[in-house]
Amino acid sequence: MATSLKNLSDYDPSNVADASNMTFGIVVAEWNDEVTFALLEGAKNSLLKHGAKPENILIEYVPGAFELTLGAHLILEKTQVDAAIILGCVIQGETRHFDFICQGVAQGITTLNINHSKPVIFGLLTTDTKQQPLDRSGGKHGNKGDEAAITAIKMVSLTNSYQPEAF
Ligand code: DLZ
Repeated sequence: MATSLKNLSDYDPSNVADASNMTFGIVVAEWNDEVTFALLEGAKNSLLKHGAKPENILIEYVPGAFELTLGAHLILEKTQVDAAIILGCVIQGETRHFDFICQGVAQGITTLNINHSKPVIFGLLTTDTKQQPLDRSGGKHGNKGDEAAITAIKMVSLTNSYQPEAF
């Protein structure tokens, strides 16, 4: 579904676990910081709203989206966080740089999920115009940071409770 058909900040709070015993690492790209810092505000506020303790939210900054994968890897390797969230914004330019960055981050984050067996949440806006990320970082389509935080809580809850039924 296109995000223009769904508000990124809309969700059913009754489906979200209490996060008071959960720990999170958030990695934020500094490129397009008007957008990424707004994503960070959304993510932090959503985690706190569901009980996460401020001291259990670790925040790290990296220069650009391409560095998000290593930033998340370092947090997962060197701390005990239950989940990592990456936040970034890549805007299509005149060259193919956009494609390489988006592809690299998507592949990198997928690999981290598997290698660390912990949720690494993909809070990367990949947009054609400068207006689209503004609409998705606290604008008319909500905030991708909220969505990433709620996804992180749900995935930590799933990871902690996962008990496959015997066949
Ligand atoms: C170089 C670059 C470009 C052109 N565009 C963006 C962007 O829209 N969003 C973003 O987060 N980063 C961009 N970067 C920087 C790269 O992600 C990376 O930091 C550099 O290529 C250095 O590795």
